Amino acid sequence: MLSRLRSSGLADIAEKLDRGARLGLEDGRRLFDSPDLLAVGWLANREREKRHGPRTFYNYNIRLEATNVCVASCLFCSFARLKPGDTDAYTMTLEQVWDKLRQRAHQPLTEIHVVNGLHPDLPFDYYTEMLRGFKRIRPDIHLKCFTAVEIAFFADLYGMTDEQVLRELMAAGLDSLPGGGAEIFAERVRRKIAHDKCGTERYLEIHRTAHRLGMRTNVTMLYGHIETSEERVDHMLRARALQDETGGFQAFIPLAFHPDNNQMRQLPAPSAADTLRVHAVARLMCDNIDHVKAFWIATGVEVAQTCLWFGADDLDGTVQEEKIYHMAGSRTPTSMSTREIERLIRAAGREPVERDTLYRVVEHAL
Ligand code: V47
Repeated sequence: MLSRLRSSGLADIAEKLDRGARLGLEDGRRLFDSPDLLAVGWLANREREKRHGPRTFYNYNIRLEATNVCVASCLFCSFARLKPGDTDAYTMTLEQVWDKLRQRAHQPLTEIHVVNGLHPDLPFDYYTEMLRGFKRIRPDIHLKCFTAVEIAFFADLYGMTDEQVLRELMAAGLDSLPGGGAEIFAERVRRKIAHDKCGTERYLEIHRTAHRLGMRTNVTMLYGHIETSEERVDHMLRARALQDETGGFQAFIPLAFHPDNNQMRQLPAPSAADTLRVHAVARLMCDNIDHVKAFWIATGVEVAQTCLWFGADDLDGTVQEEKIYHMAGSRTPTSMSTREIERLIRAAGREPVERDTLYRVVEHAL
């Protein structure tokens, strides 16, 4: 392998990794530019196996989007509807939201993942009551709800600080934050694709505060649209810098851009090769974040399996209902059983491990 790495011009990066030295912006750019995708993958796989061996994590979760009414107009989004009266706009009542959990309360679910549009007219207690209701139905379930963008929106709408919002949601049962809303941290891109939602500094500050308050969170990166390789690496380095401070990120999650039915539909979707490379480079750059997740709904099932040899060690979960990607053209199923996830992990040559949101291994009583 050494001669392969030498001929692909990556020997010095391999050597840095060997001695535990950190990769910098220039290293990241070279990993993106290298024609030898397999060498990049080999390096990422080595780091993945150092941390996790063949183990591949997934969880038994449910995804819920309570409203798609959203005042933001992000160019990549196919899910949001601007006004309550718009065709296809929906907002569930709390009873409807809770019913989604009640219908599955007999399943050994460990997590509910909620992401919503930024609805201008709902009261704050819609969200706090939502969380309380979930805990009434299933006190043991982990609530991973509301992106940092939603937290910022609540603070502005209801006249609170970001910290007050987080504290009130935690008092109502919030356990962690998902990583959505990060998009691309570089201001050039963020201004173009997500100009009317919270900026990079605030996104990171909300995660910093959440970590200080004792919550774990994830961080995502939406790739494959107008960002450059340098901007991808910059994004990874900003996540890594916050992780050095707080240690609160559990997973870095690259999200492949889906072009159907949104304002960037003229762009092609990223290739499978690009997806493999992004996961690999994320594993190599984000050396202090334990997990790299290949969200199978975003990558496609077969590419997610291959990502397990390119740095990723997690596939997310059963999901059960998903709208954001399917409205943007994802052709995966909208849900998978734990048996199917285990089968596809084994078929990829890896070892499935069911985890809860905090990456504790879940053992089911027989
Ligand atoms: O923030 C929206 C992305 C995110 C499109 O934390 C799109 O465990 C591609 O963040 N093409 C929401 N992506 C989903 C998300 C997530 C997913 C899985 C696990 C976790 C976690 C978080 O979806 C948004 C945005 O970046 N998105 N539209 C689109 N057309």
